[in-house]
Amino acid sequence: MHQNKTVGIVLPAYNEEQGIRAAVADFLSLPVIDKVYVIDNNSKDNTAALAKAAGAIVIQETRQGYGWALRRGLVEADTDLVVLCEPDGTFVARDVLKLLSYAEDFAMVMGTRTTRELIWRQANMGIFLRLGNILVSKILSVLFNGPSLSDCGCTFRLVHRRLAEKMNPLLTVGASHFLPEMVILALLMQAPVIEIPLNYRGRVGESKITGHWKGIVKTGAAMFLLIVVYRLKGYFRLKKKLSLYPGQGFPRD
Ligand SMILES: Nc1nc2c(ncn2[C@@H]2O[C@H](COP(=O)(O)OP(=O)(O)O)[C@@H](O)[C@H]2O)c(=O)[nH]1
Ligand SMILES: [Mg+2]
Repeated sequence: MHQNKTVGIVLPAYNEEQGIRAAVADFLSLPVIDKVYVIDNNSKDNTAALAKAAGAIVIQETRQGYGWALRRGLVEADTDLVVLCEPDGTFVARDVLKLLSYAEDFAMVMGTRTTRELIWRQANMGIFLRLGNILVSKILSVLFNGPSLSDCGCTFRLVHRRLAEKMNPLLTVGASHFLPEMVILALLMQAPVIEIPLNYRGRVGESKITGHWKGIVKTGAAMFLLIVVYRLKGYFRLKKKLSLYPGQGFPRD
């Protein structure tokens, strides 16, 4: 519970038996965290059982894909604040406190993994991946009049359930390039969005998206296309369906 709001963590997991137990335990050891949801995406290993034993609520999502898993979590989480993260050892659980400290003023608080000073030695954030993340994020930010962004593909982010509920019916991406879609929709709804620096460490277990340069190029290109297509036509189609996020809009009174 944080400022009278319940806090839930959503962890998408596909064969994450090496990191899942520690990830769930680390989050549950923080007094502010009320629930941890593990969205098991057809894991063939012991992920689901280990997550349950560690105290998580385990939900099975059979549609295979990083986006599908996160979207299921956004639908299932019934806490006031929903925090997306990954159970692969790359994120530091206590960084959720940084996200929470902005939650009063912002409907979505995104993390960035591209802050040089917070990239750990073993982290998979070489110059190519770092600059690619920054470039795609800058394009998104400019095309949608957003805040300064440097990592629109960082899983560790907080969203108010009220905003998630408005977004959920509009989400379309089930694959690895899902995250920028959340950002675009939030910006189109004029929800207050900010990005803050988080630690980024080395992974345990095998990377399924950005572990190989082909995955980086494929996901980066898909993100870029998504952003451009939304800007070119999606916006006009969407405008009819979109209502603005109520409450703390901007400029502030
Ligand atoms: N790539 C991928 N990841 C999935 C899937 N379902 C759930 N996940 C989880 O999504 C997260 C992101 O994948 P990961 O391999 O860490 O990608 P990376 O962060 O680019 O190295 C991990 O926690 C995965 O376990 C899926 O179908 N594909
Ligand atoms: Mg990862």
